[in-house]
Amino acid sequence: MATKTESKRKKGPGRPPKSVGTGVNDMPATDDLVKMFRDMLLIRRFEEKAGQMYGMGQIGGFCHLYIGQEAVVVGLQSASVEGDTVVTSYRDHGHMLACGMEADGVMAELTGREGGYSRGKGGSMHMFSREKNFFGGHGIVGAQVPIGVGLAFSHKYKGQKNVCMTYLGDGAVNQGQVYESFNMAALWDLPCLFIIENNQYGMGTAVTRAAAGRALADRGMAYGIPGKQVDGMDVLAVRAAALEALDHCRSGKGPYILEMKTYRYRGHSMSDPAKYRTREEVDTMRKQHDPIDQLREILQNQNVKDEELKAIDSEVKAIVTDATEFAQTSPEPDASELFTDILLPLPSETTDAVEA
Ligand SMILES: Cc1ncc(C[n+]2csc(CCOP(=O)(O)OP(=O)(O)O)c2C)c(N)n1
Ligand SMILES: [Mg+2]
Repeated sequence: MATKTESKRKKGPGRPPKSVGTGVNDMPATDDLVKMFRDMLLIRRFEEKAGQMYGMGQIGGFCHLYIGQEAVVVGLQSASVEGDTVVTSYRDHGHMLACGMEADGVMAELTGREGGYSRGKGGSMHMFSREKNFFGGHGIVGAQVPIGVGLAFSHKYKGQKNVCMTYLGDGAVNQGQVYESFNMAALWDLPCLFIIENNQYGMGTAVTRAAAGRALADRGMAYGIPGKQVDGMDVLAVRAAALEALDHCRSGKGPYILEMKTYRYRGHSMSDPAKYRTREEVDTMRKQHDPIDQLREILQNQNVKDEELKAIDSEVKAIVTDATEFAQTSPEPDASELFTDILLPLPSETTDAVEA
């Protein structure tokens, strides 16, 4: 079983583990590196804007930003193939953009407008795209994990060579439904890649205070599920580990667990005073481990010109500006939308009385 464990659980977030699989032979082509840089930057700029819009009262409800964690989903997506599916929690804007969903539709959903992916009725935590194989967006911690196993079952049942990438947080890993899912996925050799985004905190609780035992990557040991801990701030390490894990799942060997050691720079949600960690801790991660800065340096070492990198930033900023304008000008959903996409038929549509 390919397990890499922390010998002793440290207090606080500590340093991410040494990168795996970033040797010269694993270095992707420069074009692929540029794409990963662009994809991470798009998420960063989108989230920065979403934070501003929330502050201005243009976004209501819950809003959980992904800033700092961009390397995880971008590295995973760069290793995926057409038809692979994705399901995650409520910290989901980055996953949607990495799956190829339009910034316009995501931003308009945040502002509750008709042009949003759920026609303004879902908000930040509830967006889906069948076309891009993105299955949400789930507000209940851990609820997406059994859904991911169901998607993996569907891939296997239909004879597709695809994998469901099922994301969960460090705060979700102590739930019973996660282990029921692990058991079923292992029992039936389902192509399910579980990605634990260990950003060190579940709301205001440090993982060291909430999770007993060994590394989270080892949580599938009882079911024979291999696991690996990865520096989730290093997009190349993520990509290398993802290629290996996806290959395992795709070739019929069953599920796999990747624990991504990552960090969120902003609060849990927009209303988090962040009293549970120091400013120095956040600053150290930003200055020494930022995923975008790290890849920028690699690109500069490969002689990609600063002008090209700046042009990418301008391009993604323009996408975000357009998305913001769309999200501000798209109309509010019509009142009739209250009665669409609901499970129960309206009393007028059935002769049977709806019993309470
Ligand atoms: C079943 C359930 N219990 C509690 C909550 C409240 N809650 C929302 S987010 C969260 C923390 C989850 O942390 P983690 O899984 O680490 O994800 P992160 O926010 O760090 O991305 C909790 C307890 C919830 N939404 N659902
Ligand atoms: Mg967490």
